[in-house]
Parts: sequence; C-alpha cells; structure tokens
Amino acid sequence: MKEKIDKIFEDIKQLNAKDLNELEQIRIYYLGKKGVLNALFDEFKTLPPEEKKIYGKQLNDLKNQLQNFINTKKEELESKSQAPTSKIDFSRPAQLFHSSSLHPISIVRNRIINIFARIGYDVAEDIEIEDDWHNFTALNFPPDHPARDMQDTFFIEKNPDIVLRTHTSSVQIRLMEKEKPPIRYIFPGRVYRNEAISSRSHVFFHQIEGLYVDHNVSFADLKDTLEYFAQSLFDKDTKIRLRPSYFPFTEPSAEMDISCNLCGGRGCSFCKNTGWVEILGCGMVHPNVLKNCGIDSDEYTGFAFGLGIERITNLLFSVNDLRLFSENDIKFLHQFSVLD
Ligand code: 2NL
Repeated sequence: MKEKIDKIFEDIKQLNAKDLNELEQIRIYYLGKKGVLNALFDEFKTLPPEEKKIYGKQLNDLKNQLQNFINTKKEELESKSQAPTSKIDFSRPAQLFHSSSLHPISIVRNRIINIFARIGYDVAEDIEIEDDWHNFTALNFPPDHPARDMQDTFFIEKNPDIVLRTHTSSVQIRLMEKEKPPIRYIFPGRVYRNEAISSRSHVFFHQIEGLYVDHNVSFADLKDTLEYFAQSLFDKDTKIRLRPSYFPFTEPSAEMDISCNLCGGRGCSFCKNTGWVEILGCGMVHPNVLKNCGIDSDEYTGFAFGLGIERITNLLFSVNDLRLFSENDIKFLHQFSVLD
C-alpha cells in the first residue's frame, strides 16, 4: 500500500496534459470509476484498523491533490483554447493614416497672407452683410453702375440698402474710416455675387485685396510689390505684365498677367497660346475714395489690388471646377493633406 501511494504522489509531480482530451484520460485513469484511486480505496477497506489510521488520511490527500491538478489544468487549457490565434499578416503594406487637412482655399490664403506679412502687411477682416455706402458709394460706384443691379448683387429683402458684400473692398473702407495712414493691410474674405452656378462661376468666392496708403506711394511701388508677390507665390523667375483696365475705385487701373506657370510662357492650351494668364486687378486708389474715408488726397496716395483665391488655387493645383471647393468631397479634399 505504502509503495503504491508514494508512487502516485511522485507521479503527480510529473503530470502534464497538452490538451483537454489528454487531461480527461488522466482523470479517468486516476479518478474514474475503475481508476487507480478507487482500486486503492477498495484495498484500503481490507486493511487492519491500525493501518487504516495511517493510510486513510494519505489516500484522501492523494485524491485532493489529483482533483486540484485536474481542475487547475482544465482552467488553464480552456482559457488557452479561447485566446484568438494570431492572424496578423505583418508583411501587408500599412494602411495610410489620414490626418485632417486644410481646405485648398485656406492653404492658398495662408500662403498669400505670409508673403505679404514678410513685407509688413497686417490682416483685417470684417462683416459680410454690408450697407450700400461701404460696398458701393464710398468706392466711387456711380448710382447707375450695373453692379448695383439685382442681377449681380444679393440684396437683403425689403431693404435695398443692405447687401451681401460683393468684394472685400468694403472692409478697406471701414478700416480707412478708422485708421490714419500709413495703412498697409491685406483683406481676405468670402464675397457674394448673384450668378448662375457652373464650373466657372459661383454665388460666392474668396478674395484677397491689398491696400497701401502713405506719403508718396507710387505706381512703381505697386508694380514692384506685385512682382515680389508673383515671384514668391509662383516660380522666382515668373514675369509680370500690367495691362490698362478700369475700376471705379482706382485711377489709373490695371490688370496683371503672369507668365504662364504651366508652359513657362511658351504657350499652351491653358494660356490659350498667349504665354500669359491673368491673376489680379489693381490700381492707384481713386482720390474720391480717399476723400470718402476722410483721408486728405493731396497729402496721401495709395495703391490697391484684388484677386480671387479660387482662381489662384486653380492655377497652383490645376483644379478645373469651382464647385469642387464647396462640395466637401473627402476624396478631393484629402489630395491637399500633403501640402502645408
Ligand atoms: C479684381 C479687382 C481690385 C481693388 C480691387 C480697392 C479697394 C479700395 C480702393 C481701391 Cl478701398 N481699390 N480694391 C482695386 C483694384 C482691383 O480687384 O479683379 N478682384 C477680383
């Protein structure tokens, strides 16, 4: 009896099972109805009483130890079989992580703001719902100018004096009414026009205008500033050319072309084989506009310019449909996440 019990105590130390099946075999072998333990208990019954005292406790210990081993091993094997086996394929290419990105209009606006910040221009913004004075009259628009027509401008119903601003020039009027020269600002903002929506026109777009008013500001200053701007935003060897034009608020007025940045000026379909593309309008601030804002036009002169951010964005990033800028198509917008 003693040897048999000691042998099983020794066996327990070595016991192991690689799966639940094997563990069940071990259980049946030791603890099953016809198992080793039951055979020992049968033998135990035949022992004389003094030996029963010694082996009774040992047999119970043996049974408990075997039961413990079976229980803990069973738990261990069960939790293992539930754990997912690794299905990760480490050789697969990583999925691109898309961080958020700036809207292309914001990217171009920020670039332009930074270019002018380097030569001392501050940024000013103001309201989008304007009165007739700041949007038209102070800017020297004659009373019968076509821009004042319902066809071109959004008027707030019932009050013909209140409009959605058609340009950011209204912000410049408000600024000149408040501040005395020297004035050196750029004015980014959204502006509204009453037009049919198509790939080439929309009911709103984004503008940046610039204004410099001081003693002795000349047309040469304007030209030099705009050349610096064009060469900073496009290639450093970009050429500019000014063509005479007309705006009510500047005199003289001009439109500025840059050498086509797609073909380098040799001529392509984009520049209609002229080698030049128009990017902005500009001129010397009309003396009437200065006077309307309380600035002495005998003492001060100024230049101003205005450009459409959408047009510049089309040129820089080859976007060919204005509607893309306001559709919030994630596929379109994500293309710009690598910029700025
Ligand atoms: C264009 C042309 C321009 C201005 C805007 C301006 C503002 C004041 C006085 C004088 Cl307060 N001028 N702004 C001047 C010339 C052209 O914009 O084609 N914009 C998209």
